[in-house]
Amino acid sequence: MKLYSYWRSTTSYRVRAALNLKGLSYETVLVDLVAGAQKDPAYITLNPAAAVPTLVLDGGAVLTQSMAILDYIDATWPEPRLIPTDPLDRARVLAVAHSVALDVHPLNNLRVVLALDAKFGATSAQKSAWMQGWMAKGFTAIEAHLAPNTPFVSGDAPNIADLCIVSQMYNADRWKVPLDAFPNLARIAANCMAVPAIMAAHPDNQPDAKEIK
Ligand SMILES: N[C@@H](CCC(=O)N[C@@H](CS)C(=O)NCC(=O)O)C(=O)O
Repeated sequence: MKLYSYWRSTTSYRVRAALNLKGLSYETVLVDLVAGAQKDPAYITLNPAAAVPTLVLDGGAVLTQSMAILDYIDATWPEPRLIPTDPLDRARVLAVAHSVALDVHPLNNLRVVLALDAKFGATSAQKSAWMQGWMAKGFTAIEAHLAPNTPFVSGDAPNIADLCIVSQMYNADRWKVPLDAFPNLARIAANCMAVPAIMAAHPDNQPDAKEIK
């Protein structure tokens, strides 16, 4: 398998973590989002949304959309489970995962930040306020869904919702979102990062990671 990925991409981080948790090996193909490599015509033929991740299976099938990729991975290699099979647990876990993937992440995407600048002349401080404001709003809703005493979203092992949380919390740290009001999110992210398979997927551990001051 080949995973088209960018180190700081939270959607790539989710998929890297899932592949690692399942013990699957894959080749990483680097897509430099800051340099605009996602808009390269050759890459667009793989992923018309000009975004990472893209997973190309050994047989050549091309998968896009991180949540669909996670679903495919979990259906194909069921252990350890990332999406619960019990309908109620599944609905609860997916609600948390989708709160990150569908409500928070799209407002914080690179193309959105670039458009704030290009279309409206936003300053660095205004861009930070945008990122911090939308993350805090989304996190407030998610925090209220989380149990105060479980190591992960649903029990003792990370699932799809935990992978969405740990990756979004990386972005929150990057944009200096105040996190005092989100102890459950902070605990879950810390517990995820103590799992070697997830830590191996962390942006800083990717081949394209850069030292940024
Ligand atoms: N809903 C898509 C979003 C993919 C996405 O937008 N990824 C970001 C990186 S986290 C990206 O490639 N952004 C490129 C850009 O905004 O130009 C998914 O979950 O795969």
